[in-house]
Amino acid sequence: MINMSEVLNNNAPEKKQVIYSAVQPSGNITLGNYIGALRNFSLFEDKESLFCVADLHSLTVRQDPAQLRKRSPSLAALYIACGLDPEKNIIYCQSHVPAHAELSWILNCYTYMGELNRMTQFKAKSQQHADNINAGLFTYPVLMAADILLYQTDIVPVGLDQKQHVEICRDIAQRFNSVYGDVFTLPEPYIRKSTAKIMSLSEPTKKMSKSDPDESFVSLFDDPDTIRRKIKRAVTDSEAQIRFDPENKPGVSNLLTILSALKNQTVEEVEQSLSGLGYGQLKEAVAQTVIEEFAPIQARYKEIMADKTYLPTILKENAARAQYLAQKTLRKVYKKVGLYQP
Ligand code: ATP
Ligand code: LTN
Repeated sequence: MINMSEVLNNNAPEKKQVIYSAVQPSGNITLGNYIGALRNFSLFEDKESLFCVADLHSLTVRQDPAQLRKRSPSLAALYIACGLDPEKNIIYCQSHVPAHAELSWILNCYTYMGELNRMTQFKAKSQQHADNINAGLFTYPVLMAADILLYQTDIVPVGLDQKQHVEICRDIAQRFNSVYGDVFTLPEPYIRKSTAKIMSLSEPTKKMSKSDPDESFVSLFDDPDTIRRKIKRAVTDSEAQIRFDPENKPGVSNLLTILSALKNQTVEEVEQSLSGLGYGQLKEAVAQTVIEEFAPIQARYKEIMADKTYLPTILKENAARAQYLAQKTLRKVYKKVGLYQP
């Protein structure tokens, strides 16, 4: 069970809450995405929840069109395979709901260049893609704010790297509300402290990222041999002592974090259970746990993908449900800002 005291900024009010999150179909979903985000999505089953495939966001970095076309439904299938029921939750693709791009334009006019300039993800991605620092990369947080605000979202479960984007979303909403009245609900991020940032296997001082080289992450699609090989090669240190110390032992601490998250144990409990053992045994324990966690998800994913009509039907129906909800907010915004509506 998840310990609620671990959660940052979770001011849960009484009313029926709206939960919203999204992941970009920009690569193979990693263990970091799973532990930091996807795995937490199903905690909110009793709430009104929307989970989006952020395909428009993924265009901020060059994508191969044929691959992107496959990755979007594949990510939606993963949401379902990870335990989200598409009848109870709204699982859909961002580009199927035009209201996202429409609200994004309006919010662009209520967002300052100076605010966007401070975004650490923009700075990092500009360095990574120095040949393609496009305007979409710069206004990325505004589209994300539109995603969240269209549904009057209360809680946004994400990893730590997205905290700043949820904060700017709140700032934009507050600015808009202060001019036009209470149009938008102010969202709170839901970030589990202990698993907020899973690190790269090859460079454990860097975040694990699906657009990094393949050997730096475990993918939800990796088979058991690949998972074992990648974790065996994970960078550790020369001390040969299993101890949680992120500053001095980032590699070993990352493996302990992964194990503790998947076993639902504290890091101390995991450390104790491995006391006196070597790094080889730590890695074997991590690999085995990841393999066991992923096996049922991979099996369910295969079933979903084998049915050629199931997913397209679900995605169409859910996009219509999302568009209906989004349209209510968009109409209100158009009216408030003074756009003529015959
Ligand atoms: P990209 O490399 O394309 O930027 P990414 O792997 O960073 O992708 P996103 O699509 O940006 O993944 O993020 C999806 C969700 O996973 C977000 O909620 C994000 O905060 C979370 N997340 C991403 N990487 C990690 C990580 N290493 N640890 C914990 N959470 C993560
Ligand atoms: N920017 C997010 C993906 C994303 C998102 C959202 C997350 C797009 N829209 C709305 C939460 C809420 C990322 O993970 N890189």
